[in-house]
Amino acid sequence: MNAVTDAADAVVTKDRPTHFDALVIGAGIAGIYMLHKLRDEAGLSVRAFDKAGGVGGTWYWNRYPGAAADVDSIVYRYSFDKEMLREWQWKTRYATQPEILAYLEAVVDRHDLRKDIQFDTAITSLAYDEASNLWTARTDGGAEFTARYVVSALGPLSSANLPDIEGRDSFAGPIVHTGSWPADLDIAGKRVGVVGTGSTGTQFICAAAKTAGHLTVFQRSAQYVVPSGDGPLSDEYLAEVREKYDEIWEQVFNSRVGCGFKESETPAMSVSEAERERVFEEAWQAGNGFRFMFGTFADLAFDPAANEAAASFIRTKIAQIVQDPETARTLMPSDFYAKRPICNSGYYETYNRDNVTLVSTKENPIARITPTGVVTEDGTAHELDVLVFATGFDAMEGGYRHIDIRGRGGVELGEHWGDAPSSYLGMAMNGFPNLFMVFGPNSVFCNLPPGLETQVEWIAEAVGAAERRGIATVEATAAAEEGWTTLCREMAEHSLFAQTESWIFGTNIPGRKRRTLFYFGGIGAYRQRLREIVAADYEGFTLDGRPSLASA
Ligand code: NA7
Repeated sequence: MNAVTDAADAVVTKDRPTHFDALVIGAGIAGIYMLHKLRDEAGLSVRAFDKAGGVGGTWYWNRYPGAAADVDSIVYRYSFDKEMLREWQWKTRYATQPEILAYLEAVVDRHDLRKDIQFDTAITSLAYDEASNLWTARTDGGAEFTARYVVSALGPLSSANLPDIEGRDSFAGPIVHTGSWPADLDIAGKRVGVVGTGSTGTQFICAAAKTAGHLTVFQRSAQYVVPSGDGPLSDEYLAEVREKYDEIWEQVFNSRVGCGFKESETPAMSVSEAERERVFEEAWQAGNGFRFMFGTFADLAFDPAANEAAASFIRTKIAQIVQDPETARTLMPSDFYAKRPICNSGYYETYNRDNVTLVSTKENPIARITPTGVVTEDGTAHELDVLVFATGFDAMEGGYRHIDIRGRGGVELGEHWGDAPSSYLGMAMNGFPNLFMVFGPNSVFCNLPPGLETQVEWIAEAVGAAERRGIATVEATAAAEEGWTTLCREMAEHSLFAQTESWIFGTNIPGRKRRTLFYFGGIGAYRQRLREIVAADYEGFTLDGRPSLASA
C-alpha cells in the first residue's frame, strides 16, 4: 500500500483517470526537487511516481559494497535549501550510498514530500491528446492519470546493461547487476567474480576485496584511476564551508564540471616537463578524478599530447604500485585518458592482495557462464559463489526507450529519435508539448546535483510562466531541437572523449552507433544559455503553438 494522499484539487472519479496538474516520474535527486518546486512554489497539484519502494533513485538502487559519490560531498547535494546546508553535514570527503540516501530522505521529510509520491509504481506509457492538451500516464498496475504537464526525471543511469553471455542464466549462485544490488546479499568469505571496471566496478573491487574470500576481476578495458584522497572532514573545515556556501555555489554554477575546484586554464604543453610532473603529482596527492582531469591542465580532454602526458604519469604510478609485472601490464591502459574520470582509495594496490585475481577479457575472453562460475577461452574454469555485473547502463536514453511515449499525432519517441536521441537543452522535444525531461539526452556534462538543480529550476520557471500567462502548451521547435543536437555533436567532436569508447557516446551498448549524449560546454555556459532563452521569451519554443517573440 502506498500512503498517498490526493492533492486537494486532484479530480478523482470512479471511471475516469485521476487528474493532476503535473506528474513527475522518478523520485531521485531530480524528481524530489521537481515535486517540491511544482507543488510548493508553483502551487500545482502534483503526483510523483517511482518504481522503487522508496526515494533516492540511483542511491536507492545502487547498494553494492563501496557505493559512494566520487565528487566532494560538500557539493554533492542540493544548494537550494539554505537551512539544510547549515544543518546537514557530511562526515567524510565523499558521501557513501547509505549517507546520501539518508540525506535525500531527510530532504523529503523536511519538505513533507512523501505523501505525494507513489512508490512501487512504474509508468509504462505516456500519451498526449491534442484535443484536450492532456497527457495520460498508465502505470504497471493499470491505473491511469492525466495531467497538463509531465516531467520525467528517470535518471541518466537507470537502465541496466547486462551482457548477453552464453549460459548466463545457468549460474547457480546469486547473479547481480550493481544497479539492483539485493539488500540481503552478503559476499563475506565468498568467491566473487566481477565483470566491469568502470566507476562502479572499481569502487566495488576496492570494497569487495576486503571481505570476499576471493575476488576475480574480469577486465575488458584497463582504466585510468587516480586516488580519491578520501578521509574525514574536520569540524573547522566544515564550519568554514558553512560560512562560504554562497561563494562555493557561485563558483560551482559558473564553472565547467561543477565539482567545486578551480579548473585549470593552462595548456599542459605550455609548461616544462618538470612543472607538468609537479602539477600531476600534486593532484595525485590531493585526490579526485575530475580534479586530476580538469584541475591540472585545461586541455587534457582535447590535446593528444597533453592527454598522453597525464596518461603516461598514471601508467608510471601503476608500474610503481603493482608488484606483479604481468598484473601491472594488464592494468595499464593504452587508449586516451578520456572516459568519465575515476578515482578510488587504493585501486591499484588492491591487485597486490593474495585474494584478488585479474583476468583480461580482451586477451582471454569469457567463453561462457556455467552453474559454477565463468569459463574463459583458455579453458580455465573460474569457480564462483557470486557473479557481479558492474557493466554499466544504457545511459541517458535507455530509460526513455523502455516507456511507450507518444506525442502529437501518436508519434512514438523511439520513432522521433530514430537511432540517435535528440532534444532541445536536454529537456524538451518537438512534438511532445509540456513534456519536460530532467537530464534527458544532451544535457550538460557536469556534477549531477547542480546540473539537475539547474534544469529543475528552469522547468519550474517555464511552467510557472505558462501558468501565469494562461499558456496551454510549451513546445520546442523542430529547428531548436535540431540546432541544439548539432551544437552538442560539434562540441563533442573536438574532444578526445569522442575518440574513446564509453557510455558517454552510447558505444557501451552492443549494436549502437556512436552518438552524442552530452552538451560539453560546461555548466556555467549552459546556465547562461538558459537565461538568454528566458530573456528572449523562450526562444526556440512555441507557446500555444505560436513562436515565442524571439523566434517569431
Ligand atoms: P561504465 O562506466 O559503463 O563501466 C562498465 C564496465 O563494464 C566497463 O569496464 C566496461 O568495459 C565493462 N563492460 C561492459 N560490457 C561488458 C561486456 N559485455 N563484457 C565485459 N565487460 C563489459 O559503468 P559504471 O556503472 O561503472 O559507471 C557508469 C556511471 O555511473 C559512471 O560514469 C558514474 O557517472 C556513475 P569497457 O570499458 O566498455 O571495455
